[in-house]
Amino acid sequence: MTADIAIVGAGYVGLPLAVEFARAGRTVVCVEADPRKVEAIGRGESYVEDVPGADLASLVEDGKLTATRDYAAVTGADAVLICLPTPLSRNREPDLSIVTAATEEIARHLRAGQLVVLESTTYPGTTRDVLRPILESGGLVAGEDFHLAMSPERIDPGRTDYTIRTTPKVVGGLTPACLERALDVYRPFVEHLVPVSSCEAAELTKLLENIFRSVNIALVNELAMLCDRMSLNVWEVVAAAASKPYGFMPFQPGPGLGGHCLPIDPFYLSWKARELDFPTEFIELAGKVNQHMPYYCAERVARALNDHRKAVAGSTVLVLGVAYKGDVGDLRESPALKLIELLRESGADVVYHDPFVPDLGEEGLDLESSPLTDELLAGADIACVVTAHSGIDYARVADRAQLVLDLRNAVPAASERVVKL
Ligand code: SAJ
Repeated sequence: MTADIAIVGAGYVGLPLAVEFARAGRTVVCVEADPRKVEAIGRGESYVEDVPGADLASLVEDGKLTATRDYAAVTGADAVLICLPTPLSRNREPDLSIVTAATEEIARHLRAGQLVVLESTTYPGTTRDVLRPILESGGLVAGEDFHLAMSPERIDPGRTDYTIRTTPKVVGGLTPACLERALDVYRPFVEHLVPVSSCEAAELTKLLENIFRSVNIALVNELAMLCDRMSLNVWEVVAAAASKPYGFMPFQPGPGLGGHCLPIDPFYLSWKARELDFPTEFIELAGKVNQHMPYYCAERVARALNDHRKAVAGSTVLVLGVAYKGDVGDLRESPALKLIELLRESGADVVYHDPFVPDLGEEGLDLESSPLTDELLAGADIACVVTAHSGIDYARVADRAQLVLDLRNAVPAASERVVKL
């Protein structure tokens, strides 16, 4: 079957995008490396929270959406969209290997007249200097024989107030004709398109969005450590500053920066800037502050226990919430994992409760989520709110626990038994 849209990578970005294209009346094929995902889509079973199974099933039944591991499926597509991970390597440098491998496969089947769009987050210059040469290796010329564009994904898993349809979408093209072609592809289901002058502008826009967050989170994390030294309540100060109706945007301190975006994206830009002998000091400083937070929070656990004449060694520490942010089950780069490691190194007996994370086996930790019983709360020498999930009654936690260290300002009020970051 030749589909007119090919989505390469059917993950938390690609699958929702495929569904939107299919809903807009295009026939879509997902080219996906994981056979389990290919089979699940074939059965109309969704494995992405934001894609309701019923919606996927009906599109699959109607023949609007299929999946395959075979890149030959891109041959007949009007547009090929790349929605693949761009992680960091072990020495924290951009790792484009997944994207370049896919692009090489696409190049083998590329036809004149097609459009290729990169949606993955990456440094400025990737689309032009990395993808274009690979796609041109068969003799076709980008901007003439085929179109090439970049439109960074803005999927925020679990978010309901903004959807793919209502989130403005930035688009940059290798040439004006490439830009127009890409805008036409998204127009049927994106309400607000934001054309920019180049692929590089689109690539840098996405990085700015996430660097803005990581720098501002680092700012309030540094302020939290200073407020501790000044015996001031950082939560009160941030909340008071947020009363300013203009010129301020509140961020909350916490145990560090987790997730698949913020701890990674900024280092794509700092790596590229270093090539130009340009030190991106804000990014490096923010990274240092945010990476320090789990260590600082381990010190705060030790101090809180010490204030009750207890040592970390031999104490039972109950970690409440291990996912990287509230109301998700994603553990990627979660600061809770580093905090647990540090506490265990200090001899603590760590137990945890997280309704979204049944166990930490994938992280190599022999820990399972304990039911949040009164006994568990009372039995721990300290309960530490690391990630705040909305379904947990933190007033009950404060009432039943011997001692609470609240790193997320989730407990309604501080007391001698409830200490806040
Ligand atoms: N965090 C804080 N304090 C804050 C906000 C976040 O410590 O004030 C921590 C979180 O606990 C988490 C990490 O930072 O560990 C990242 O949180 P996030 O709210 O930025 O959530 P992410 O990582 O899912 O970021 C995504 C991004 N979306 C895309 O890249 C498409 C980001 O651009 C969004 O702005 C963000 O979701 C969002 O707004 O939820």
